[in-house]
Amino acid sequence: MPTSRLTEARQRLATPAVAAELAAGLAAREAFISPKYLYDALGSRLFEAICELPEYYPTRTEAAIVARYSAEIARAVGPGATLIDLGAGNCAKAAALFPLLHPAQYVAIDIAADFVRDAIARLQQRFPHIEMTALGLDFSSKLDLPDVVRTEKRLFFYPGSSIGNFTPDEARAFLQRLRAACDDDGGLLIGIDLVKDAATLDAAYDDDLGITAAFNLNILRHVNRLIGADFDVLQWEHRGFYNEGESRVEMHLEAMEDLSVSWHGGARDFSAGQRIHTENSYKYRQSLAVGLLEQSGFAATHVWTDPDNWFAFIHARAVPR
Ligand code: AVJ
Repeated sequence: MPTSRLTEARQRLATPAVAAELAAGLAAREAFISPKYLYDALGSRLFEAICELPEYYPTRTEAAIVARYSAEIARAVGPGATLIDLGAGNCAKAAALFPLLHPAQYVAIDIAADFVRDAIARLQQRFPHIEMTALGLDFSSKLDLPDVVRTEKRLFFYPGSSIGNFTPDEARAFLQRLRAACDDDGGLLIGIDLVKDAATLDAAYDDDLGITAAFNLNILRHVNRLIGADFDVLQWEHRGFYNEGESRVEMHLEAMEDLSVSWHGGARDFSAGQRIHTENSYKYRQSLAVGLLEQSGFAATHVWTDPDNWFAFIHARAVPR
C-alpha cells in the first residue's frame, strides 16, 4: 500500500515545532518529555493493554459508573449533541455512549492520527446513521475545530482522567478554552481520578506484567524516530509512583548506567540514576474537581462516583456568558 507507507514516512520526522519542544525538554536541567509522545501507534496499543490490567482501576471504574448511571447521564445530556471526543484513541468509550446519548455528530480527536482514523472507519460501519469525523490534532495547547464540526450543543467528552496530565493551572486554562469553544448550549462530560491510598496508585502505574514500563519506555523509541535520537531502551528503567505532596502520580525513565544520548541538533550525558520525567497524572479530591470546573466557566450538574469513591464522572454545562 503506497499510501500508508507514505503516511508512515511523513510521520517519521517531527515538525520543527515538535523537534524544538522535544530538544528543549531533553536539554532541560530536569529532563522531560511530554506525555503526549507516549502515543505513537504502538504506544496507543500499549495504553489499550494498560486499560485491561487488573491494577489499572481507572478504565473499569469509570466504565462501571457510566454503565450504572447511564439513564441519568442520558437525561442530563439530552439527545442531538455534537459529541467531541478529546483523545478518542480507539473510540470505545464514546461508542458505549452512542445508544444512550444519540448524538447528532461524533467528532473523534487524537494526536495519533492514523489510529483514530482507523477506529472511526470501523465505528462508522456499526453506527451508519451517526455523522462521524476523525481529526488528527494535538489539542493540548490550542483547540482549532474545523468548520465540519457542528456548533449546536457541543458536548466535550474528556474521559479517563486525561485532565490529570495537566497541572491544575493548565487544567483550568484548558477547560476555559473548551468553554470558549462552545456556545451557551455547550457542555462537558469528564472523568476525573480521585485521591486514594498510595499503594493502589503505585500498583496502577507500575504493574506486575510490566506493560506500563513498556508503555513508558516506548516513548524513547518514538523520540528516536521523531528527532533522530539514539536512545537505547535497555539502558533505562521505568519508575511510576504516587507523589502524595503533589497529589499526582509521576512517571520517569531512569538511566541505569552513565550514558549519552544524541539527536539531530543536540546531545546530552545522563549519569546513572538520573531521570527523564515523562508524565504527571494528578489526582483530585471531589470538591477540588468541581471547583476546577466552576473556575473555568462550567457548572457541574451531576457528579457520579463508584462505591469506593475512586473516580468521578461529571456532567457540567456551560455557564452562559
Ligand atoms: C491517559 C493520562 C489518563 O494518567 O492514568 C496510564 C495515562 N500513564 N498509565 C493516566 C497512563 C500510565 C493515563 N491517562
